[in-house]
Amino acid sequence: MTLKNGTRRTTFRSCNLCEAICGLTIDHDDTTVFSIRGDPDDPLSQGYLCPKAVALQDLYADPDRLRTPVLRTDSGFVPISWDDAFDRIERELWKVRDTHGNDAVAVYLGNPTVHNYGAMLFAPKLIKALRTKNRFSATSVDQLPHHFAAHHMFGHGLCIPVPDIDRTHFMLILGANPVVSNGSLMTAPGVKRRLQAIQQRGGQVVVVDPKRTQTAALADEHIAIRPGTDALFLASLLHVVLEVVDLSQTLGPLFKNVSMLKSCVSALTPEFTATHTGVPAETTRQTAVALAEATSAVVYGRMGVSTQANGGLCHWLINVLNSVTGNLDRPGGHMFPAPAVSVVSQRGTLGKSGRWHSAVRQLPEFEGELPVSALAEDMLTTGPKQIRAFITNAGNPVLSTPNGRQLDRALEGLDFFVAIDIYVNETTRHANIILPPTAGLETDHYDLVFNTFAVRNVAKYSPAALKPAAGARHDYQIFKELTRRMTRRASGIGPRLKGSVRRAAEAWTTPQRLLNIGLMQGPYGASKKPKSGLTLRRLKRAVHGVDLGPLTPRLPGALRTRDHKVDLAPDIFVQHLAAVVSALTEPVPSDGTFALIGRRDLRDNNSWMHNTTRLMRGKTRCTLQMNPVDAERLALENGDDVSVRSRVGTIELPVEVSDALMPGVVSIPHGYGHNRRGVTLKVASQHAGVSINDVQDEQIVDPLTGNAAFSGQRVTVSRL
Ligand SMILES: Nc1nc2c(c(=O)[nH]1)N[C@H]1C(S)=C(S)[C@@H](COP(=O)(O)OP(=O)(O)OC[C@H]3O[C@@H](n4cnc5c(=O)[nH]c(N)nc54)[C@H](O)[C@@H]3O)O[C@H]1N2
Ligand SMILES: Nc1nc2c(c(=O)[nH]1)N[C@H]1C(S)=C(S)[C@@H](COP(=O)(O)OP(=O)(O)OC[C@H]3O[C@@H](n4cnc5c(=O)[nH]c(N)nc54)[C@H](O)[C@@H]3O)O[C@H]1N2
Ligand code: SF4
Ligand SMILES: [Mo]
Repeated sequence: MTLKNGTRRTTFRSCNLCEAICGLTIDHDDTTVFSIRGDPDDPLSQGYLCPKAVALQDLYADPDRLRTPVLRTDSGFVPISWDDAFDRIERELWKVRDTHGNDAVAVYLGNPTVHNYGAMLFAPKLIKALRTKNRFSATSVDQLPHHFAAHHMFGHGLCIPVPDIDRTHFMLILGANPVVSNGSLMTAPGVKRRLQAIQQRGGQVVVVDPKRTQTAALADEHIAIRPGTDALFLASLLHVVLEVVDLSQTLGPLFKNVSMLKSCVSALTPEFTATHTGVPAETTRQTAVALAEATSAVVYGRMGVSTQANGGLCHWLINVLNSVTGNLDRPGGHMFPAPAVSVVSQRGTLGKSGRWHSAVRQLPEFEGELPVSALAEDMLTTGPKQIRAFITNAGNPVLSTPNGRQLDRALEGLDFFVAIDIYVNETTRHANIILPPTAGLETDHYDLVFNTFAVRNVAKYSPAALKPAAGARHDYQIFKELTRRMTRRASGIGPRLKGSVRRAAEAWTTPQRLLNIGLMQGPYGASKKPKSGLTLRRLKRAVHGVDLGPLTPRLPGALRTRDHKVDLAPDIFVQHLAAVVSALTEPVPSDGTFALIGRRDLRDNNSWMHNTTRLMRGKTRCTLQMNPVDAERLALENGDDVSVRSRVGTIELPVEVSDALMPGVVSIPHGYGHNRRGVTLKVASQHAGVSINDVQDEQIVDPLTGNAAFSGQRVTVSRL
C-alpha cells in the first residue's frame, strides 16, 4: 500500500536487483525519487541496502532506455507502435514455425526474469504456446548443479536447502563471495553482519576460494584451493567425516544408500587429494573434524563450485556432508524454507531429465531446459534441427555465456529475433524487434523465487512507486499478448466456444490475482485460517512485510521423492565420481598457462546497470588480477596491458597485481565488453571493458549437468 502524502509520498518495497531482496524506503512523487534508504522495519533486511538500490531511480530517467517498441532497419532502430510490433512478430514467428517446425524457435530467459513476478508467472505460458524444446536460460551458466543435486536427492530441482546462517556455529563457504554478491541461493541481506554474528557467538567461518576475497578476509580461516578441484576436497572432507561421526546418531531412517558413501570416497584421502587441490592434508582433516564436532554447522557452495567441471558432484557432496554431520533440516544447519507462496509443485520432478538433447553436441535436457553452452552451435549448424528464430527476455547471453563472440555471429544469421528488454545491449542489438517493458520502480512485485531460498520466512508485497509512461506495458502484458498470438487458433464451433471461455480466463489472470491465490493456498494462507491467514489484501496492509519466523524443520514433508527418503548416493553421482577419480592425472599443467576465475564488484549487477554514473565512478574494474609472483615472472606491473588467449579468442585488458590471488590463477569480472557496434548505452569509456566470455570456452561444461564450467579454464597471458 502506498501511504499518501500529497503527491509526495513514501513507498516501502523490496529491491529486486539481486537475491537479497532488501527492504527499501522510497520518498517520491509520481515521477521523481527524492531518496532511497534501507527500511529498518523490513523483517529480513532490517535497514541494510547496498549502493545499487539507490541507482534504481536512474533506470526511470535514463535517456538510453527504450520506451517504445523498436524495429531494426538498415539505418538503425526506429520506433514502431505496439500493434505493429506484435503483428510483425506474429507473422515472422509463425512463418518459421510453419516452415521449420516448433523447435526452430528458441527462447532464452535472462536473470532479471526471476526477479520479476509478472515475468515468472507469464513467461512459462508463452513457452508452452511455442511448443519448442529449445528452451534456454541463465540457469546453465549459474546454479544448474544445485537443481541437479536437489532433483536426484530430494526429488525436485527446487527443493534446495539453505544455510541457517543466523543460528549456525560453523559455516564452511566454498566458491562464494557473499560479502560482495550479497548471497545467492541464500537470501540473506547484510550477509557481512550475519557472518560476523557467527563469530560473535563463538562460531567459526571458513572460506575455500582461490582468492582471498572480502568474505575470506573476514573469515577465521581462508583455504586457498586450485580452481576446479573442489569435488576432490569435498570428497576428502567426507572421507574424514565418515571416520569420526557415528552415523547411527546423525542419520535417521529418512536417509537411504548410506552404506554406499564410504566406498565412494575410501580412496580419496586428504593426502591423496592434496596433490590436486593444493590444500594441505592436515588442513582438510582439521576442517572435517571442526565440521563434524560443531554444535551446528553448514557447508555452503555457490558460483565458484557450481560453474566448474565438477559442479554437479560438488553440490551432491555438499548436501551429503550436511546430512552425515546431522545438519540437514536442523536449526543452525542446512534447512528448507517454508515460503508463503510455494513454487515447488506437489509432484516431484524425478525422471524429468534427458528426455531430449541439443542438436549438435547432444547435451541432455534437464527439467525442460537445454544447456545454453549449446545454443550458438545449434543456431549455426545447418540441418533440420537448426534454430532459426529466437526470443530473449531480460538477458544478455552475448556477454553472459561462454564464447560470446560465436553467439554474436550466430544471432546475425537468424531469420527472426525478438527481444524483450529495456536496452539495446550487446545481444538485443541483433534483434529485429525489441519490446521494452516497464522496469524497476514502475512495477509491483512479490518475490516468488527468493523467498524460497530465504534464511528467514517472510512475505512482502512491493507496490509500484513511479508512474510508467503512457502506453507502457508490463512484462506480463507483453507475455500475455505474445502467448495469445502464438497459440494455434482453433477452428469449428466447439473449440471456438471453449476458446472464448479460455480467453475470458486469460483476461482475468493477472500477477496480483495469481499471487492472491498462491498466498491463500500457502502454508500461512487464509484457506487454512480464514480470519487471520494471508491474503494479498492483508499482505498489502503490512507495508514493511510480515515476519513468518525462523526456519523450521520440514522433513519429510519438504521431500518430493517417491519413497519420501533422501537418496544420499544416487547412482549418477557415484559413477561419475569414480570416472573423475580414475581420470585424474597430472594435477597442475606446467606449461605457463593460468587458471581463469571470475569475480563480482558490489557496484556491478551482471552486465547491466553500467550506464548509471552513480555506480560507475572511479577507475576501471575490468582488470586481470594476478599474483605478484606471476607478474614478476612475466615482467608485468600494475596497469600494463596484457592479452589473454584461449581456444576461442583473445581479449586485451590491464593487469592489476594483487596478492589476494593464489599463484597460477588470474581473475576477470564478467558483464563487460560494451564497445560493440550498435550498442547505445553510454557507458563511460574506462568502464566499457572486455568480455571474459570472449575467452571462456563453450565446449567445456560439467559433463554431469551441462552447466558452463567457467572456473579453472586454462588461458595464456602475454604482455602487449
Ligand atoms: N554486486 C553484485 N552482486 C551480485 C551480482 C553481481 O553481478 N554484482 N550477481 C548476482 C548473481 S546473478 C549471482 S548468481 C550471485 C553470485 O554470487 P556468488 O556465488 O557469491 O558469486 P561470486 O561473487 O562470483 O563468487 C564466486 C567466488 O568463487 C571463487 N571461485 C572461482 N573458482 C573457484 C573454484 O574453482 N573453487 C572455489 N572454491 N572457488 C572458486 C571466486 O574467486 C569468487 O570469490 O551474485 C549476485 N549478486
Ligand atoms: N564468465 C562468467 N559468465 C557469467 C557469470 C560469471 O560469473 N562468469 N555469471 C553468470 C550469472 S550467475 C548470471 S545470472 C548471468 C546473467 O546473464 P543474463 O541473464 O544473460 O544477463 P544480464 O546481464 O543479467 O542482463 C539482463 C538484461 O535484462 C534487462 N532487464 C532488466 N530488468 C528487466 C525487466 O524487468 N524486464 C526485462 N524484460 N528486461 C530487464 C537488462 O536491461 C539487461 O539487458 O551471467 C552469467 N555469466
Ligand atoms: S544487496 Fe543491493 S542490489 Fe541486492 S537487493 Fe539489496 S539493495 Fe538491492
Ligand atoms: Mo546468477
